[in-house]
Order: sequence, then structure tokens, then C-alpha cells
Amino acid sequence: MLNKVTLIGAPTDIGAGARGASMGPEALRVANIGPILQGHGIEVQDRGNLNGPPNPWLPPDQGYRHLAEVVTWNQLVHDAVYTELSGGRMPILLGGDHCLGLGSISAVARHCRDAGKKLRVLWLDAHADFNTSDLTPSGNIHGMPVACLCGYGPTELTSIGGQVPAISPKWLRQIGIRSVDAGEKKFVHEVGLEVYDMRYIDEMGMRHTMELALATMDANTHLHVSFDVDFLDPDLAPGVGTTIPGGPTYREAQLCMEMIADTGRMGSLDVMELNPALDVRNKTAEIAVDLIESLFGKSTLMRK
Ligand code: B3U
Ligand code: MN
Ligand code: MN
Repeated sequence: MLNKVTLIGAPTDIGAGARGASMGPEALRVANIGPILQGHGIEVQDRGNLNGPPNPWLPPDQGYRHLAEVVTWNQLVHDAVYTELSGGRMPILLGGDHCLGLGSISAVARHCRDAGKKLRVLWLDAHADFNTSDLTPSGNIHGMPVACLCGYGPTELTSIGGQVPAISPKWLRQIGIRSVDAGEKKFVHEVGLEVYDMRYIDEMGMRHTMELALATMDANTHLHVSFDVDFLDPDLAPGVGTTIPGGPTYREAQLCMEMIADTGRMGSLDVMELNPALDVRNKTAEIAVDLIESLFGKSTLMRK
């Protein structure tokens, strides 16, 4: 795993259904994300925040809310993430709502094409984020980034990384899913996404789930982790825009992160949807940072 990390703040809620994720980057900094990673021997640079358009808070237009602004924010994210990867550093995107996963992963996919690397994307989320303008109940683009990455969406979004589709659905593994809209569900099945939903985790356990989700990686694999904080159970992590009950417990989430760390293949990370306006004394940010520490190899036991 790369030991040079760059923090990129993307302070916007442009694709979300609630205001407040724009404060996510600062809450993660207040929870000490930088110094804590440095404490693990990682060289951390904080590039500060990207500066995109403000949120006009308008209703959806032809199935999309704030499409033009979402495009601009994603272009900024794409360029920042791509620059860090090209410089041999691991970008950590501090969101911001999850519509920005599109810019981030489009850049990672472009980097993998340049470098001849195999890409795997782990999407940790309560939601599948696989809506299109026809299927969406809300018009909020944070419910659409996975579909856009797979080529289903407006060209301005699907082509951000220079190739459509940016990724193949076969490269994706979704974990923790427990809220999928009716039309979205049909589409997830049609495209054949590999989804490990909460029913699967309940029945098979997190260990077995992660063993399958992390299989088929090799020494040439770049693993991208897109961590939507609403993946976690809301008792643990109330500070998100759309809380869905029945998510992974603290122990399950820790094991998930530790097993990702054990692969040694993580090359980029998004930390998304943290909403300090809905949090309790920054507790959700602190839990997110604690889990990120595990992603970087902190272990509770005596492992090396
Ligand atoms: N599926 C719903 C809700 C949603 C998706 N992602 C989040 N919420 N965070 C939608 O609006 O697309
Ligand atoms: Mn999401
Ligand atoms: Mn979500």
C-alpha cells in the first residue's frame, strides 16, 4: 500500500437530499484524520478544499437536481484525484455527498488504464446509488453515481474520465446495501451487480462476505474504496443525510476495514456523506476516522 496520502476536501452537498454534507471535510479534519494517519507512519499532505459552485437548492429539472453544478464539482474532483495518482500518491477524498464518487472513480479508472492495472471498486453503502433520471424518486444525483460510472447517465457525467463507460459493472462489489428503490432494484439485477446486502451479511457473516468481495484480486490490482458513511448502522453513525436502520455494527465494520487493509492493495479512498449538521458532538466523524485507521492497518490485536 502507498504510504503517501493526500487529503482532498470537496465541501459540497450539491447532489444530496439534505443540506450539510458540505461541512464533512472540516469535521473529518477536526476529528484529526491527518495527524492520526501520520501516527501510523504515513506521510500526509492536506491539499485543502476544492472550490466549486454553491448549492442553489433548486427542484429537479428533467430528472436531475443541479446537473450543471454536479458536473463542475465532479470535474474538479476528477482532476484533483488524477493528479495525485499520477504523482504516486494515494488520494483520500473528503466528501461531500456521494455524487462525487463519480469524479473520483472516473479518475482512478483513467489512472488504471494509464498504468495497465486491474481495478476493483468496493462500494460500502446502505444504498446501491444505481438510479437514472427515469428511475430516481428524488432527482438527487448522489443516488446515481454507480449507474453513471457504468455508462448509464448524461454524457456530461459518464464521460468525465475520458472513456464511457468509466468502469465495467464486473469490477464493482457493493457491501451493506439495505435501501434500493423499486426501479433501481430491477436495474441492479439486469446489469448483474455483485451486491452483498445486509441479508447476506446477516446470514453469512462479514468475514465470509469480505472474503468473496475481495477475491480475484492480484498483485496488479488497484483497490478503490468508496465509503459512504451511511453504510454504518445509524446508532453508531447518526451524522448522515439518509439514515437507514440495520447497518453493520462497530465490530462488523472494523472487520470489513481490517480485511481490506490485509489485502495491501488499497490505492484510493472516498469518505462520503458525513453530515455534521445532523451529527452528535462530531461522533460520526470520529467513528469514520477510527475505521479509516483500521483501513490503514491499525489492528486491535497483536498482528503486525
Ligand atoms: N435511493 C434514493 C435515496 C438515496 C440514495 N443515496 C442516498 N439516498 N444517500 C435516491 O434518492 O436515489
Ligand atoms: Mn452513497
Ligand atoms: Mn448511502
